[in-house]
Amino acid sequence: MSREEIFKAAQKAINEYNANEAKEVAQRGIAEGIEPMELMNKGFIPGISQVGDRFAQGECFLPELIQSADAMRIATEIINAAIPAEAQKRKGKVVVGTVEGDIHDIGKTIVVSLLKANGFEVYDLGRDIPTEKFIEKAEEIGADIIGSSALLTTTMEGQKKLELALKKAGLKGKYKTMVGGAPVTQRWADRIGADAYAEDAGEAVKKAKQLLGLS
Ligand code: B12
Repeated sequence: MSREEIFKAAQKAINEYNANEAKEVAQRGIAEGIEPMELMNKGFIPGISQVGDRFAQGECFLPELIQSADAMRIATEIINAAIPAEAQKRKGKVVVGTVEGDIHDIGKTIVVSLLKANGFEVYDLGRDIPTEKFIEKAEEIGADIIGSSALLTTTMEGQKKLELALKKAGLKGKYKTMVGGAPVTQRWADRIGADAYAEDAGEAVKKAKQLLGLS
């Protein structure tokens, strides 16, 4: 199979809600030497985006969405495990979670893995995380950055709530904030006063380094 065929097969597995196939393609892609993030970005992510589009058009429904998310989770686990860790001194501590009311965590988990692979110490809070939890954890571990993910237009408010809560507690500035998730934009980040926005996991690593003056 050529690289292009593997990317196509990854998209197909997610589009057909096929977890076994997704697992096989992920393993095969890695075994054939495709860079893990390239396999993710050119294969699996376009696949789940296509399913999302079909869901939006009413061409598939929640049960299918759940199955393809499961296939995506399995592929993500394999890919994340294959990301080579940079043998370096710890770069900084990052607390990451998906905001309250939002259970989407595939993208957030990819961001966590890539940050870890690039030498950050990451505390993954999980999903559906109330504002206070982000702050509590950041205080507890002495974080440098708080990253929040939101996939629903309605839950993006959680990112704004976090900024307001930090300000209110006099902690804005103590922690840098970074926001992401499909509906999130630089404009939104500017509007709520977040310190950085990143479109994908690779960009998240770059921005995290910039926030800490490491690049
Ligand atoms: C998979 C999925 C699900 C799965 C989630 C499983 C899981 N464990 O995550 C399930 C089936 C559970 C689900 C449920 C729902 N979903 Co849904 N879902 C999706 C789908 C198809 C893909 C999301 C995804 O994983 N993308 C792949 C990842 C890799 O991309 P990503 O998340 O954007 O992450 C990247 C970047 O954004 C960035 N990033 C992400 N997080 C962070 C954080 C930081 C700090 C940084 C810097 C960067 C960053 O880096 C990531 C890697 O590149 C999207 C469609 C879409 N196009 O987004 C709909 C979508 C988000 N869902 C949608 C909806 C409506 C729902 C439901 C309300 C459906 C329902 N009727 O119940 C529920 C909501 C439940 C809830 N309360 O959260 C809508 C949202 C519409 C809107 N405008 O708000 C979408 C857009 C589908 C659509 N087109 O209608 N969903």
